[in-house]
Amino acid sequence: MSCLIIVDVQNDFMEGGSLEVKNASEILKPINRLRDRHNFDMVVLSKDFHPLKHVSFASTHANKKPFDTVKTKSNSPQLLFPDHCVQNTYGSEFNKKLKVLESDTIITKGMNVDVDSYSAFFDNDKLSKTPLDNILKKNSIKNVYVCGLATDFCVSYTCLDAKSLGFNTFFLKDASRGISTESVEAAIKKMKESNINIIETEDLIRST
Ligand code: VGL
Ligand code: ZN
Repeated sequence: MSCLIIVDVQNDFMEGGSLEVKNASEILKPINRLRDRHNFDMVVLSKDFHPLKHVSFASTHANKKPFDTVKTKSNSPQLLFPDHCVQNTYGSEFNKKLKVLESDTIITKGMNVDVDSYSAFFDNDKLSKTPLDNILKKNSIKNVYVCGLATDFCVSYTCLDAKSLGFNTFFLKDASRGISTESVEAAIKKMKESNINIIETEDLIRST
């Protein structure tokens, strides 16, 4: 059984959004085409969904700007971002050009004001778990295909956790974009070292 995980394709990460990812909209066509051309047993969409004053917002901390770091309450380093994906704002909504079906499973994350959550499986301190692992295991999912935004944060963290939880994990490179070139390269290196398969949507469509 296979699952497509579409990570954080939300307005704030699209061009013009508060935490925009360069060329983010280029992933919409390959993702929608993949959904049309390949039959996944399940499709999951993750949603970054922060309360106001979230620990990852530079605006929450005095004299800090985006991409500075702070220490969280649990003493872990936290990279800061512009306010983004605030619950129930336009920026938190899925981009309207993304194909979303009634049958898709939506996983929200980042709701704890004190802890960030890049991965769709765990928060960054690995203290709390989303329902995703249980849902996938209950559905006998063995292969997970991960795409979306941003490669250097939520996409690669989701891939690494999927692999460590025992799933056969594939990163869909052409259906993902990242925030910075250097950290995208580092994330891809780490995924390769962790035996995550790096593929293109076309590889999957061709094999169907
Ligand atoms: C993300 C930074 C902060 C992401 C979310 O979706 O990759 N990155 N929050
Ligand atoms: Zn976030």
